[in-house]
Amino acid sequence: MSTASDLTSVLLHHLRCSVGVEPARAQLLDWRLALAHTLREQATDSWLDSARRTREDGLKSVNYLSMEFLPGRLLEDAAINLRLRDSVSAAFDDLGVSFADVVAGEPDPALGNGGLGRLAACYLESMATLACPAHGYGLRYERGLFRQHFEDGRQVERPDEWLTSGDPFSLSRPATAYAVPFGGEVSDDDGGTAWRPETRLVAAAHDTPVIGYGGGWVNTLRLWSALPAADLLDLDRFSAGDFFGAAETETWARTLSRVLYPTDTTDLGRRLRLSQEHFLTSASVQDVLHRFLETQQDLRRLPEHAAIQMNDTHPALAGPELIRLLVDEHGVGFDTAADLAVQVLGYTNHTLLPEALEMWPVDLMRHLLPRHLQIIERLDQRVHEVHGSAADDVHLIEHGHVKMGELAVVTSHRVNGVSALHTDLVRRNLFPHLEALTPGRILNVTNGITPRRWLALANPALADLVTETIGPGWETDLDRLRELEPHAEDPNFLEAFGRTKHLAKHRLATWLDEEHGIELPLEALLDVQVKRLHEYKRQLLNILWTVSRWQRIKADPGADWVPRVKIFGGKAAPSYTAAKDIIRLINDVGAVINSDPETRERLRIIYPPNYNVTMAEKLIPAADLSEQISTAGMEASGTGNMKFALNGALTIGTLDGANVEIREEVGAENFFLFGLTADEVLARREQPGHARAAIEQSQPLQDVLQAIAEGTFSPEEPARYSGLVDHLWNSDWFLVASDFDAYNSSQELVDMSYRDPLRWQRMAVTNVARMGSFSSDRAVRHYMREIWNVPPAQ
Ligand code: NBG
Repeated sequence: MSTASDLTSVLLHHLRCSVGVEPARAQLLDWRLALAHTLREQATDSWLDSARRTREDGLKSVNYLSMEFLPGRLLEDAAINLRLRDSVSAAFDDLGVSFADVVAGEPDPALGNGGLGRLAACYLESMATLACPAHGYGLRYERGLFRQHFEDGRQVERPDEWLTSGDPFSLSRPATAYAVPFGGEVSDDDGGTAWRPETRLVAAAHDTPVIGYGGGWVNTLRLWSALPAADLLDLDRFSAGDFFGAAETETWARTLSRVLYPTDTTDLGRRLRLSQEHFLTSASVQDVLHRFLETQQDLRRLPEHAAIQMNDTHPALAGPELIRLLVDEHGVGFDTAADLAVQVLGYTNHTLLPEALEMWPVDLMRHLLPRHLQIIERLDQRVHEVHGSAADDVHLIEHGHVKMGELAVVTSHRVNGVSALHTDLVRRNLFPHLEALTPGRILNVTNGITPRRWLALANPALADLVTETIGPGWETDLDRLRELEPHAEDPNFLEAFGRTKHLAKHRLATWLDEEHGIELPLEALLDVQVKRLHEYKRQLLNILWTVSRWQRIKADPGADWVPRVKIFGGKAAPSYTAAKDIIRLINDVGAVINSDPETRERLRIIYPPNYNVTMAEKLIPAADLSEQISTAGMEASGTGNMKFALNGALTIGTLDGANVEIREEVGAENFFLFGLTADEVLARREQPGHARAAIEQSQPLQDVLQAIAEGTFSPEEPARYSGLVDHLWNSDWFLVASDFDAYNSSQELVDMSYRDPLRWQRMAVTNVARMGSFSSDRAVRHYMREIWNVPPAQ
């Protein structure tokens, strides 16, 4: 292992030779580039060895296809996993440079929208840690998710330029490129089916090392960028002076990996999106076959060597694409190819929201991917041939649309949901007919999070206390946190635990001040809701309650109110107006409440813009209370809920997603539960006038809605929120009104518990101690055993 002085010389070497700068003139950016080269170099032997062992020993490997990855900043994480953080930091001390400042400038690649992309990153890290041979496959969007700003409280979106200083930790691989065909026509003749595509784009690989904890195994995240094939510039048009027209196709090609779709569990029906999905899938599946054929000949043995996991339906063309390549390019018979696809593929469902279940118009599919459409029609036929009348209700194509969920299920040997409740709903409500055809195909793998990033990196003070108390090793065996439990009775330990929370709050306060000029009161209860803005996640319930608390403090200023800071964070899809209204309301309410001298010391609202992984790493360790308050039955799992509990925040939440299992683990007495259950939600929606009835029964809620409707928070435009308020009275699909009083009672219980600091800390420690099973290592082991059939390599 490298020592600090070795690292000092490696850093200096890379500063000169890879960055081309002398130490005396080096800026922080130069040092960061040198650090990236240094860390990648430290990982190189393992990276090459892991690939060689996989190849030479014929190990089965996992190919994780995902349109989104949210890895967070890479360098500190790499240093931690190489077990070099302290040495690197000492090396920088020697050089008179601050390691913290160097890594603080690193961009946070926003190549995803939310939980789905972050989960993919946690899983890749766990696969490497468990020495599970794997490739992550995604797109290298030039612009990630937009940067969020607020103007007059409104969200405005600006482009995210994460590549301006390069991508120094990754390697471009010009030798690894595939042609991806689009459009054109298919014809059937005696020799089989021929697809004559209209155009081909080139997918070029960029590889980022994914370093397992300890550095012994390193996998690859391979991101594709789209390049035009060489003949795409129309030289005739160019010579005729039509410079822009000549470059049309070329521009289209580049657009393909230019931007990430900024919607998260919302509807989209765009040609570009389908092209992106095909581009990712085709390049990745071609690469999987290419790697297989480097060492093997018999394609019937593909399932012994490769598993392909589809992260949601976005890569659901993997089945048809694999079949196409096997049949059209390798001469395999259709039925054999289809059987092979099923053995290789697995599909994870991440949402039940109908608007997020992808369906592509048949006409669009025929236009872009005529051969795939043909294969899908054939697969549909095959289901009916095999299952006869039992499959009467199964349709891959219906009402002129290809249903990607159904397609993903019939081309997979395993389909999984992401929490126990969610999986149950997938079986019962989403794919009941398919479950009946092949019972047992659908299974549950509850999500997990990596303790390396979400404890070791994000919360060094707590991580140190854990190590001091139970010794090292929890990083790769999170169940060991159970050993903390006896210490929950020890006042000295509780005090030390309280100090770690305080330190995290301090760190957050400094960051909020420096980055956003926001003051954080350190003694208040820190109550945090950070996630995408969506009506089902009910940030609205949270802000309405906050208004109610404000009104009650004003009505009874002498009472003993527990001071609270309400932190919000999250972006709304640019086209999602209802969510954007909620953002504006939170900011408007914040402006009024934060400047009210009567309540300022007891209630504050903070909404820093541009929530991302980096901000999560600051906020989560500092939180006392974690808001997980979605309408029951709507949040597939949640993973923020796990990160908060692991960092000693208590949860206020509904029986939704993984909340259910978190509560079972930490104990009902250590969790603030409220609200309707998933079944009750369905029943309540059937009651006409349920919203009106709920509001009429709740004086506090009426007071809140009245204040908003009167323009208390938008005096310059009193009617700004009249639509929002009307909607609550008359429709309220997400049952904000129905759950308001229960939420309020639960919040009062929160205050009561917080008034007794020892009690609170005992509850918090118990939460930490019982979070072992939410490690992504547990989840990935489960996938390896039950879905991928891959034993660990070490
Ligand atoms: C999201 C769910 C979350 C879940 C993550 C990861 C999509 C489509 N789904 O509840 O909303 O935690 O996936 O599984 O982004």
